[in-house]
Amino acid sequence: MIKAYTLKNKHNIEVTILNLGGIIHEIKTPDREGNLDNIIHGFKHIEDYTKNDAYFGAIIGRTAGRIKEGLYTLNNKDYKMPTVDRGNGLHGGANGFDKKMWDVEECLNSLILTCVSTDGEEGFPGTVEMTVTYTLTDEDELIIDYKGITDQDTLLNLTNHSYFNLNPKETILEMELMVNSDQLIEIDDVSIPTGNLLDVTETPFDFRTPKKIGRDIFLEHQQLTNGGGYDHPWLVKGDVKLKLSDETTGRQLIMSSDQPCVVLYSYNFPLEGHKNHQGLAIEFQKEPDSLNHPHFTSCILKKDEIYTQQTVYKFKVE
Ligand code: FUC
Repeated sequence: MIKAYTLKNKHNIEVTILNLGGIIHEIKTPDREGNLDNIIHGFKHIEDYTKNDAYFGAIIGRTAGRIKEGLYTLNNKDYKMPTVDRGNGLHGGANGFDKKMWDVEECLNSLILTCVSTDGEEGFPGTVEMTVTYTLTDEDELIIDYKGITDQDTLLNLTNHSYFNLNPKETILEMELMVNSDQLIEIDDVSIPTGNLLDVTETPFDFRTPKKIGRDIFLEHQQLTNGGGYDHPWLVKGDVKLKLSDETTGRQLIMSSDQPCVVLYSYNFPLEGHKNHQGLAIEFQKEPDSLNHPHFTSCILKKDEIYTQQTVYKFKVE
């Protein structure tokens, strides 16, 4: 049975998480006038997440993003994961971590989610034990900590797939975005990384100085054509790696992460009944398809090593 768990802090910020996929169903934060709104784009009813083709709010694993043809070689052995996106592997296969029922433990201001992924699941070796902890602080931060161990060498590269909209009455095009990144990972026409890094200077992908998401999204650019809009990995740096703000409501989201890359998806291909650009998926992770590009950060987790990832979402209003 799908169950919802809510964390609440002293400023009335509320975060609701599901046992299914560890999905962030809602985050309610105040606007300038103190009105609470849900700033997560997803489904209204929690039962609807049983078919979640947009990966709304979910934990993504074992591997976030695309793997070309679902193929990779590890320790001289060839592996193939299910190919669910135009002949390529995406978001951990056909039944990734987003579709799992996680065990949830409530602990003060945290929710501790655990699951086991068995050896061979979705074409990945090793039995992996995962713990994902959601913590809501009185400093208005949602902290997501990921931890994983394996009994054989395997791949692990997790993210959360929440779509944010700080002014949910509108699309995301009027929100201002800052991404602390000089380099974009080029994608081909089926959204697979080519391995090339593009300098963002004087391109629609330059968000070093904050600008509205809608400013350049409809410009002529081969990369925008390939993604149908923004649907790309950026290499990120610095403490504050991303900042989203909305003038109308005064809401801000400031993000930091120990990950080298963020994939931003401007919801270019909405589900039936949804509109384009109703949310911005912000996915901190290691570079997708890294095993097929030696200059990307490795996502191999060796037996007896511990995988960790931390991403912090700070909510502000000005
Ligand atoms: C994102 C994208 C995809 C996809 C999906 C729902 O992360 O990179 O293109 O369609 O999630």
